[in-house]
Amino acid sequence: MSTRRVAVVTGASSGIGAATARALAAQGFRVVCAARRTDRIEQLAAEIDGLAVACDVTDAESVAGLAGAVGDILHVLVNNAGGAFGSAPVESADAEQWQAMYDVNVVGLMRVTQALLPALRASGDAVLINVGSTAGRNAYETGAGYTAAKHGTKVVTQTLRLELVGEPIRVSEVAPGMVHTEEFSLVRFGGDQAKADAVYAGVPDPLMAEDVADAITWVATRPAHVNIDELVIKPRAQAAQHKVHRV
Ligand code: 8X3
Repeated sequence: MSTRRVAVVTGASSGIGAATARALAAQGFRVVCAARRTDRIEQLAAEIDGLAVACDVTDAESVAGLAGAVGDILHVLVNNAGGAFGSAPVESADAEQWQAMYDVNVVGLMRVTQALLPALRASGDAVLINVGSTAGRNAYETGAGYTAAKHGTKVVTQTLRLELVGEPIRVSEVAPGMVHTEEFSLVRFGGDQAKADAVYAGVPDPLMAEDVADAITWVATRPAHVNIDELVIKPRAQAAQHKVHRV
């Protein structure tokens, strides 16, 4: 049986999730790569000597399957599955898209956390990291469905830290700003590549998934008594949500 510490990363099929799985594996973790797209996570798990588990965080049965695959002991949980769907003023926003964002960014996180808390507790020294966003700290036009959901991610994290105090489980949120990943903006804009590209146009150096993975891994590898409550990470070119340097 492996003696490696165990980590679960949800949304591990691409972007921040895949980079985090790689970064944790490089630190010696046995990483359970959870996501819906099995072809991608199977490849990733083979690369990092981890385990691929098909998981849709919006489906209770699927999450129960993840917990079964993880087993009795878990040291690190990275609730990364999330995303933005659509971009519209409140007046014309789509209720189904808002519902879907709440489901994945908030309820999905709750579902996975509930299922894996017993194994985290049993490890005797666990770290639970929720991937939030600067969208959980600000408001911006046409973003309310996503910013509301990510504010939810933040508040659920804060609540968990209160509820679990005294237990051997640290609770953290890593909240990135502008990160240039393959899919985040493409998904948000329904596959419109030109709109997705415009988000990062002229920005000298947006963050890459690896930068956020590095931050998550740092949070996950502090000594047992050190709880990093929140870590907000933005590219140098982004002073604030709306204040982005472009050349
Ligand atoms: C992504 C950051 O600026 O698109 O979580 O809201 S932003």
